[in-house]
Amino acid sequence: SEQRFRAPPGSLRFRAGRFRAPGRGAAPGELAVDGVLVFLSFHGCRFYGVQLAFGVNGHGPGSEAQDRESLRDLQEFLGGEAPLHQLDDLTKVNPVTLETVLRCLQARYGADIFYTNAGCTLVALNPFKPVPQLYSTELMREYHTAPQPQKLKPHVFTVGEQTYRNVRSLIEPVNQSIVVSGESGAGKTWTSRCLMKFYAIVAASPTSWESHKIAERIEQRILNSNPVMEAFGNACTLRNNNSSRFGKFIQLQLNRAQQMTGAAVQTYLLEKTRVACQASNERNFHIFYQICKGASVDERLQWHLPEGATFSWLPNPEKTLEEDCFDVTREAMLHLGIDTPTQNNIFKGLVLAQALAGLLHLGNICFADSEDEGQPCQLKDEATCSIQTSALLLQIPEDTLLETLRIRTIRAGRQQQVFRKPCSRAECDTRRDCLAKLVYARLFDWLVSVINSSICADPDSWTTFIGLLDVYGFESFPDNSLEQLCINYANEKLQQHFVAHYLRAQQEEYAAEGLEWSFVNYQDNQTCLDLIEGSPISICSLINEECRLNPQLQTRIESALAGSPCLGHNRLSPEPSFVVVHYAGPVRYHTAGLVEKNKASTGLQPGGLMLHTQELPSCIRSPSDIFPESRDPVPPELTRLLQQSQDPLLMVLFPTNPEEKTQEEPAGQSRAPVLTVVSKFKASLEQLLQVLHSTTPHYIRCIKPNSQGQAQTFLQEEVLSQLEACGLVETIHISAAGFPIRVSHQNFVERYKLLRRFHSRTSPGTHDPHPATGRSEWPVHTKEAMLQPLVQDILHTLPGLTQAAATPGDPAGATAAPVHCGRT
Ligand code: AOV
Ligand code: MG
Repeated sequence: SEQRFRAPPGSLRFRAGRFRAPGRGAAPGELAVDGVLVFLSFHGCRFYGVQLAFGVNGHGPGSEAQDRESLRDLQEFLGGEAPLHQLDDLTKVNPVTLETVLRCLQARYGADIFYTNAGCTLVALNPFKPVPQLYSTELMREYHTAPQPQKLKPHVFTVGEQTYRNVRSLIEPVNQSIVVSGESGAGKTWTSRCLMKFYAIVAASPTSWESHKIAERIEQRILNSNPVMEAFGNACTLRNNNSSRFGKFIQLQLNRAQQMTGAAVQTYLLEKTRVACQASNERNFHIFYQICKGASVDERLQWHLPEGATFSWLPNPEKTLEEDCFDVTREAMLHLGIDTPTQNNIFKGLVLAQALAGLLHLGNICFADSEDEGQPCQLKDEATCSIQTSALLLQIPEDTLLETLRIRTIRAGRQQQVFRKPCSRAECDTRRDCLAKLVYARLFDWLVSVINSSICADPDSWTTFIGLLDVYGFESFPDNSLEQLCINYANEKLQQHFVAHYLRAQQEEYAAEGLEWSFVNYQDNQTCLDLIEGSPISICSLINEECRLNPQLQTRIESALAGSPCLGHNRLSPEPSFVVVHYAGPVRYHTAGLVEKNKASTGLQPGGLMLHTQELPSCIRSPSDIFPESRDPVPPELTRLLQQSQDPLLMVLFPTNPEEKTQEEPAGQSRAPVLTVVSKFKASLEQLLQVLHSTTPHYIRCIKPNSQGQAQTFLQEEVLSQLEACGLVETIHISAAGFPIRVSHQNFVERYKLLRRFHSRTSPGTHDPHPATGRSEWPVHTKEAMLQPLVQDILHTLPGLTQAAATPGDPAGATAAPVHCGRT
């Protein structure tokens, strides 16, 4: 009968007579409620609620007029049409189209409702204004203590609580993960911070709310890692004043008593180029502004940061952001509980700020073209002071700094003779930038490792974890390069994980259970992933190859990968480029600079290495683990220069390593293959996906209602493109048509056996044979599991049923006939 009641959009195949409340009995031709079945099949998102399946007391359905009348009764009975903004779940709009989904989200946004379910995912709209009541501790408590949190308003706390309960399951504890996605500025970092605060409260004291202060130290440390990492890894961009320039996976570790004992952070792809190069109207990492704005008079003197000083690597300092507060970072660093005196000293902020000020002065060093060929470039007049200050602050010899920036050392020939070659002005600039990036990237990795050592629990002290992933969203600019390729590649991988997990698995399961089901066509992005990372030939492999050979990348990609449907055509572009048709849309990547950036020394780099499977030690401290890039083709003179520093921080970041000392840059093409950015990134993504695959994933899709960051502004077109990009509508289609609630047979019987009592009153006796099968077992289809959130409503609205269910001594309920409901 399920099939008969599922009406196609636009029609109302609802054949029924007059509706009567149950328990009162029904005359021939009238309806009595006989069992309960739920379906939503009305046209236009007008109707919302429960429909009841009818047995017509032995008679066929009534006339059309009767049908209409009964429908009116039913609607009235159920409270009529629900306003659009009251639809908590996008699977309830009908028909499910981009347009209806959009209208529903807009109505909710207008009513200040920012969270909406979309079947198995949660959609979070960015309010772009403070909504303190939405994140209060009281509300966290409400979601945590609710018998059924999913019945409360959709919220990120529902997801938090659900994962927390799943992990608690005593029968089979399963690690959980929450993947937060969305475009830049959509609210991913906010959402993951909010979840961390939630766990810091609920996971600290599963039994008593009063006791959560006891465990404050570890939770506080974990929360303190946020402002520190954001100070060093976030920056103001065109899209977001507090844009994360790295990806982050944080693993919150729980013991058997469900208390958080620690955490581990893995970072991905810090955009270190930003230290030395900022797009117009963007800024450097927050920390630089913090030290310039937050220094005391004494500190200013010490760090050579006089009031009003200008730095070329510090654009737009006049822009005031709340993220500019150095005290917050300093406070958080101190509370991270660093143990060694060196770390402590560094974390007081003084040593750290001094090195960062040294980098700012380094950025002011400018070279002029050399007058004599073969001679090193000259320093521009005003740069003499900068090089002095920079060397002083970084505590390296000034003349060595100058020489390293201007002269390249090459080892060649059989005897490995050392040659010294003056660099061109452009090369000098590149070396200066490279030096800054090298320092900053190591500093960031070191910070992550120190944070990890501060928050990481003893591997024996935890049994399960909840992972939070806050990555970059899909990006497409007029000019895209390796950064975007990596970011979009990561998004393709995550989308595939999502598709595999929810869409494919769900549909395959229906097929396996023999449910009648028409497959929803979802976009499988395997073809696109093959193009990017497949073997033997893919964009990644070609870029890697180009690192060693050097012909035209574009031509090679076009000829070697011509067969891929995801490689777009690109005749009009004046510059060498190629187009990849991503699941979220086509993106044109410029090939200029791409191969260079891939050589790790100049481009981006994956962040610090922390391992996240339980078999592996969760805290690793040796420098080679912390600095996995130490074999990168950074000009070795730069590393050697920094190894000479007397600065306590740089001494930690660049420990003297006898192996590195003997390395010289080899001449010609004889350079050994190195691990490129792309290969490293690919490996770290694979590791991440392995972790995700080992967990039960949950998805939160953040949506940005407008790109200006304004409150109360919902721009349909902008939201639409985001809905399309994350395949939300397909997700909703499948969830709407499918069976979103799954209950095990055992639990189902336990929970609903009371319906058998009711059933026995208005239908054939419990042990009567089923009319279709002739057997005494009555099938309970999976779909009926959807009842769970509705039964309470029914009991509440139908006094007759409540009475029937509550009748004591009814043997039918206790001896419910065995029911069959498949695997789920
Ligand atoms: P993102 O992480 O998704 O961008 P953020 O989490 O940094 O975006 O959010 C951007 C800004 O939106 C925040 O700084 C807040 O001002 C505001 N915001 C987001 N969510 C909320 C909320 N629930 N309530 C109030 N304000 C909010 V990026 O890291 O750029 O991809 O790379
Ligand atoms: Mg972010």
